[in-house]
Amino acid sequence: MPNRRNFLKTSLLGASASMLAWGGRLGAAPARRSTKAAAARVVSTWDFGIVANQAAWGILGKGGNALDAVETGVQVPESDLKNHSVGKGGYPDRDGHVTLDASIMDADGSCGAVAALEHIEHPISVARRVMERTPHVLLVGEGALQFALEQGFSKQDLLTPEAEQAWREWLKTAKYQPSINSEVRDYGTGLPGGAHNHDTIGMLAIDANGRMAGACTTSGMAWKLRGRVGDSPIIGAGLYVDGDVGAATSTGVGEEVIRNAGSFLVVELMRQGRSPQEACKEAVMRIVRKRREASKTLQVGFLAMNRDGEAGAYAIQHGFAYAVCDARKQDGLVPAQSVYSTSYS
Ligand code: SD4
Repeated sequence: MPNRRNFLKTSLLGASASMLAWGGRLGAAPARRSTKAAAARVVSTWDFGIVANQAAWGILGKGGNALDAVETGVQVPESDLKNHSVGKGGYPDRDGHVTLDASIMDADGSCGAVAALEHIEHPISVARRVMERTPHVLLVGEGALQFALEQGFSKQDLLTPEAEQAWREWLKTAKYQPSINSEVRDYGTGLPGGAHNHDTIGMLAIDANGRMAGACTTSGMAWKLRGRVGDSPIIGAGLYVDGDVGAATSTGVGEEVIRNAGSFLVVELMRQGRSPQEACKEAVMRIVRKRREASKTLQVGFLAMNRDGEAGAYAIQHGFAYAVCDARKQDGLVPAQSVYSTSYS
């Protein structure tokens, strides 16, 4: 039986071993940290991130703070009725309910999230209220809605006629079976990651003071089981920010990201000295190595930015891209490298 003394001894040994592994730096600072404050910059997932970044830049470009910028930025796809994977207009679960997941995180580790929230157009703003006005991190379902209404958010129907029609079409042939990755499959309109197959928006920003923040918001997997929650509202899975190191976010099949604590992993790899792209690649490879066969037909993409403003990404499938916006260029779009160079069919 381990006694207290042995336990302490083992823990101390463990602690010194990990200190060695981390170069002896407790609470280690990132290897690539520069002394100069990084210039303001915002990055986000997919090409719909371009307009979202520009909204964020409206704040960052004037010297505003990163937290306000990411909240404002991701509100753009949340309100875009043509976007069927984020916010209002998102595809519903298999029972026809639009349920939204979102999280927000500040440089100092403050964070808030909502999961399976219905009837509220901007789940990201409810997540921010959870962070700022409650002692909690995550509110779900009816409780999240109750809180949102108490906070003055208005209740509305998020299921657009177009999304409802798509759901009814799906019902005809789907046998009510939830599909693991339908939003990155071809709806008859494109390849995974193509114009009609995007999902979550994850946004990471660094402001002129060098302060970082991140936000992530989605309507989740189309036709999901009622009550299914993905990675996006799970801190450490769909989003993670450590102001001393960097930030990461993810898109794609949330179950795979949750299983690997994906965004936390990316940030920790950056802390150990990897570049954002190297860190994203290793996080993707953890998924692929564990699930070699399954990985051929699912998509996960990670996007990261370190506190020097260097960004990088990596995905399982070809087609992932991230949008970049800074003082130099406000409509940058960078294709991400991927494990597989062709899309599955
Ligand atoms: C999720 N990553 O809920 C999000 C978005 C998505 O397939 O639907 N991906 O898993």
